[in-house]
Amino acid sequence: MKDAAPATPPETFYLKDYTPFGFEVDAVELVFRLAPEATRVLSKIRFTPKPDAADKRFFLHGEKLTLIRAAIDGVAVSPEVTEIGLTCTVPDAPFTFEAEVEINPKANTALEGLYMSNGMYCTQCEAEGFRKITYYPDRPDVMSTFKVRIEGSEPILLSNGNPTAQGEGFAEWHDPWPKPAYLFALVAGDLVNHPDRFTTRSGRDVELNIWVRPGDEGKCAFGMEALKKSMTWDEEVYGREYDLDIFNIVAVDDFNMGAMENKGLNIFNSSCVLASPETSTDANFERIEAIIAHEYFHNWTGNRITCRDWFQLCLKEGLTVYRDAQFTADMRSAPVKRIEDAIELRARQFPEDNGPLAHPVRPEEFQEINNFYTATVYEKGAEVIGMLKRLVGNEAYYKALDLYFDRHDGQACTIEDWITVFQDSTGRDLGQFKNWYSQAGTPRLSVEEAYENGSYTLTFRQKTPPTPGQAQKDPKVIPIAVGLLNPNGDEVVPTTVLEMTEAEQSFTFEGLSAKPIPSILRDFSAPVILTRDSSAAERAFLLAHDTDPFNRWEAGRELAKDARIAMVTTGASPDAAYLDALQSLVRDDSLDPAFRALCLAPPSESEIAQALADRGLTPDPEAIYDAAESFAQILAQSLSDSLPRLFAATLVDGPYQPDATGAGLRALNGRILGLLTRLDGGAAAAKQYASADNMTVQNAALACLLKAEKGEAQSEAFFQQWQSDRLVMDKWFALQVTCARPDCAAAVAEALTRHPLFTIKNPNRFRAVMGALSMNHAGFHHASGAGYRLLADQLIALDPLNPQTTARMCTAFQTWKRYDAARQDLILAELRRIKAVEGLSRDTNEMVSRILDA
Ligand code: B3K
Ligand code: ZN
Repeated sequence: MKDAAPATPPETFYLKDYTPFGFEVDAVELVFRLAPEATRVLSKIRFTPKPDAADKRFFLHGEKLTLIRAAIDGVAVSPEVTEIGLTCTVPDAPFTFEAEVEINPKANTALEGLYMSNGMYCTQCEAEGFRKITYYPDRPDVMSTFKVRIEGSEPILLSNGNPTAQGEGFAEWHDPWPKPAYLFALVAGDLVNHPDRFTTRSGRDVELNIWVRPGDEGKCAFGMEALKKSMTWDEEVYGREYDLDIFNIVAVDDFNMGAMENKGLNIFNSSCVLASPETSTDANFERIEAIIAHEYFHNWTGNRITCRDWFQLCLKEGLTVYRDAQFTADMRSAPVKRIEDAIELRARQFPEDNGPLAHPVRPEEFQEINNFYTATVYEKGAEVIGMLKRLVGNEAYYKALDLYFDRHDGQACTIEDWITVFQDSTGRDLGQFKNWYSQAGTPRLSVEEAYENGSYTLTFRQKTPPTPGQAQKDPKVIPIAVGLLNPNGDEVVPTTVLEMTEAEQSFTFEGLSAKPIPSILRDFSAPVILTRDSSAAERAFLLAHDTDPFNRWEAGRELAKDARIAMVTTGASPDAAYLDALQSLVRDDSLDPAFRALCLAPPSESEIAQALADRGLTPDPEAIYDAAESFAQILAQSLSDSLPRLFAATLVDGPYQPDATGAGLRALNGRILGLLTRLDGGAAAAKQYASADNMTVQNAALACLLKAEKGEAQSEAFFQQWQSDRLVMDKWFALQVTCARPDCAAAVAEALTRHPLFTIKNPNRFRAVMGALSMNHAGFHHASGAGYRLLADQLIALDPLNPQTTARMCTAFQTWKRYDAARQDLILAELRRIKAVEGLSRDTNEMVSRILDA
């Protein structure tokens, strides 16, 4: 399945052009006669014209469908059919539209619509995949109930809602909750289930199932526990209960994203639900728990209240990411989660917000909506909710959410509806706050301090740089959480939220006996870049004394960044005060091991490149790599006396448990092993590999060995042990590339694309190799251009098969402007080569054009 070449320039859709559909859809009935290459879909849709509709045209979306017959009220009609849908003359009174279409799930490598994965049928309809299943008004503001009958020889036949009938070769489902077509789902296959039950607090008994391919039954227990915890949490924290008699989750190997919140039938990339100690790392467990929660939480924030149009995507995604982050914070450690989220935001959203792909949290135009499932819509969208909560306070936040659910249940809403709920329930004017939704770019926040006669003043300035299509930016409302410490380390002013609304604004604290040390932007209270001239000594002081864990970590992070930058630009050795501070922190057993592990994690090379670019310097990827290597070597040497003791002290006794405590210890242990490997030539890592009884430890040991170029035997053993497990093999593929030296990363990746177990058709495997290459900073940006060339070759090969995954991977090129002229030329040549491909998909064309147009 290949998107047709856009003969005319691709259409751009605009938020300002929104018009409601001219008809209500009262009910939908679908029959699926499954066959891999010729599935028949029979639809019966009851429409009622809206008397006051501005647009009375009857247009149904439909793509790659073969129309067999159509009828209105039982009378055959011949609609006018194009590549994007059909139109026909319809009565001015309620009527039933019927169609029979044929589709080819087996040929569907785009993994959108109805497709096959390892012999099983499954669907992905968000955002606009339902139109590849049948003719329908495929837009989120058209909501209806669905009755579905599936006919097929597969033992398990699933759809949304509650089961109503089943027998030999068929099953029937009814979803009583009106939903948009993007939440439709169907699964058919030879599946086994991991069953459980949950009783909601009002007494509804819900059947729960995780459906997997035979052989994977042993990897479902953790996901099921996560589901039950999510259900309880949403009742306790948001007062939201589940609303059907059954909740099904299905694991699918070929999937473009992580998972999908289809009503009552969540479909998951198997990597985001299957877990076992032997095959999954701690990071996998944490991610699985979060994604299960995320998809479950969508039942209220997304499904019961959905989006009016796709421009409003952040309405459901920002809020649901915010909710899953709250959940993870409650299940695990809140400070650790906050630090992890800031790292992620800086690694993925900041580059987007500061490059050619920058767009507002609520975009105002798109060509292909799948290109806007971005870190900005999701993660910055969640940050915006967090700021709103910080501004109005906890209690007001939950009161506003109650009003949101009461007022908008069953509706398709906008950001205006969301903001109005907060205005109505708190009485605040949120007009200026809305800038966060409409203006792209990361605000720069600078601060100066003044102290005189016990009075201490912080003066902030905010400025957001221009982004594509938005030259001017207005000041935003920025909640700045601040605390003040006195010089002996005691907190003299506990966390206070300053509300900045002007371009420049001062805040004064009175009655201080000495000039305090400020801790600014505690808990990362806003997604901004804070710049502040501060000495290494002051940062080391905050690293030792700040009561806010985020800022404590942040102080160390800033020190680490400064040290790297100095190493790259002046060849200076890392500051001794910083090394001392890091050493005492690592040895401080009173601190959470997970926190210590985070403090030991170096800033990424890409982050250093961005920091250099922000200072007007041109980053040299090789120099950044060398600095990272020598910094780690110096740190290892400075800690050499204590490393063996620390290593032993962080070994976890007893059987593996995927809980936060064990995971924190293993994270620290892994960091220490990395340092130790630099001193002992891999002896400890080899020993650890040989005795590993869980994937976290096995994976960490193998990574250390590969990095030290001492892991050939272990890598071969790993392959032999796990070659029949697809998810573990993804790790193996990725590790080779991640750990490769910059000068051979592209060659390693290239060789892997010729490995018998490599397949371009499986997004997980493709990402394992190509995603890992794009994240091996010095390898991808190697001066030879081999990394760029390989990625472009692979994207050109993938585009006709899977435009969505191709387009997403183009983001690897979005930072091209940071680098020197030679690298820029190399990247631009590759981008132009991709753009020139005949029949390039709309998805990839849009991404490449935006990156090039910068
Ligand atoms: N809503 C889906 C993402 C759909 C992506 C379509 N390209 C998963 C999620 O955010 O929960
Ligand atoms: Zn989501």
